[in-house]
Amino acid sequence: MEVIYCQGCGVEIQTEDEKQLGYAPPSALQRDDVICKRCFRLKNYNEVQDVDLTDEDFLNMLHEIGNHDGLVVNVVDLFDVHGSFVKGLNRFAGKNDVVLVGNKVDLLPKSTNLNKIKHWMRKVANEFGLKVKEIYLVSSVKGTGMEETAFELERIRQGKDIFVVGCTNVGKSTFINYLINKSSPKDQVITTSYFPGTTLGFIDIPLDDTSSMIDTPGIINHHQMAHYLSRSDLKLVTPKKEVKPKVYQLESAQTLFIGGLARLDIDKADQQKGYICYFSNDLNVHRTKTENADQLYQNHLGDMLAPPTEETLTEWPKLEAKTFQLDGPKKDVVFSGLGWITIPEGKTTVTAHVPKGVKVMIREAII
Ligand SMILES: Nc1nc2c(ncn2[C@@H]2O[C@H](COP(=O)(O)OP(=O)(O)OP(=O)(O)O)[C@@H](O)[C@H]2O)c(=O)[nH]1
Ligand SMILES: [Mg+2]
Repeated sequence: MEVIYCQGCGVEIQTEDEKQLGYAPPSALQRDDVICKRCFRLKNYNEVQDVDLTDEDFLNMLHEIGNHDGLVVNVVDLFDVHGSFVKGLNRFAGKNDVVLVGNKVDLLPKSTNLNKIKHWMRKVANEFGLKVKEIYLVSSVKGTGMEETAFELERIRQGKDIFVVGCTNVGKSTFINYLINKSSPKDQVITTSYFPGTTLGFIDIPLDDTSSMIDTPGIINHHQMAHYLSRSDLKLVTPKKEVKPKVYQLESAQTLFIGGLARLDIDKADQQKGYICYFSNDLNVHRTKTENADQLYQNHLGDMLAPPTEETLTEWPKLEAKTFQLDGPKKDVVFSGLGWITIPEGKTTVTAHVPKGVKVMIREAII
């Protein structure tokens, strides 16, 4: 029998076992565009079914790219650049040229200097050992920068295949959907969702008679906050539109809670200054004195300090503290997958608290 792949996620279709990956009822095979049960439910009911593919399965798939002659388009999430870079991507890419696409530019405040962002992304790419030919900033949802990027990709690929790769949830499938169906991005061919791990196999979209654009499954970065959240929490934490910066005037011994997910203590600052929070607009930031913070967390985690909400509270890990001594120009304290807080210039000591396993890092302020 001919092997059929799901048009939505790239998984191999089977009609035998409803409980297993790739199931579609036999009647569905009559259609031109076969999609699996999981994609059907995701598209129609926004309901996700867990899959038991491992990181290794995904990595193995990506290793194939190095054996092909093509252009590699690495999509990263501009709201979480470090968190969405894939370690060792240079190895998967092999000899192929790599282009970087910073997606979700619509989430950054309008005032952001995009040239500075591009410059900084090149630096981050270097840190990851990745040589990139070009960098484009786009919004695959709003269409910002897409026309220029499409034009440039067409030029750079020189008739070769395009492999769209990156970490889960950065918007690879949304990016491709937009490119192939510009006029009505709502009428999506490939399944997309706010859950990580939507695409499960290679999806081949013909560009012309001899070449294709290929969507690939995202690599899972385990240090991202997304892996600690329930689906409803994830929805709240993921910004959907331009993030409105919130400024807090703080001095030593004051604390900010980001919902109940993370916390930042200003241990020592030479004077009162403005700290700028960049998180989903739906996420509450709560200010308190550091001396009261532990007690507040104990008493109000899950209500005033939420998410986590009831659903995830029982499994919510203890927060771990990490102290940073900052000096010089303003810095961002980045909570991987959640957002960041800009610390004004000067000598400041801060302590960040996050669930064990979630990465916190310091970078030069990007805005
Ligand atoms: N705000 C905003 N959201 C976006 C953009 N592009 C994608 N998204 C959202 O990001 C989420 C993930 O998008 P997908 O296209 O499924 O991401 P993916 O990289 O294919 O994910 P996997 O298949 O899991 O690896 C969805 O909720 C999209 O709507 C964008 O430009 N701006
Ligand atoms: Mg996808």
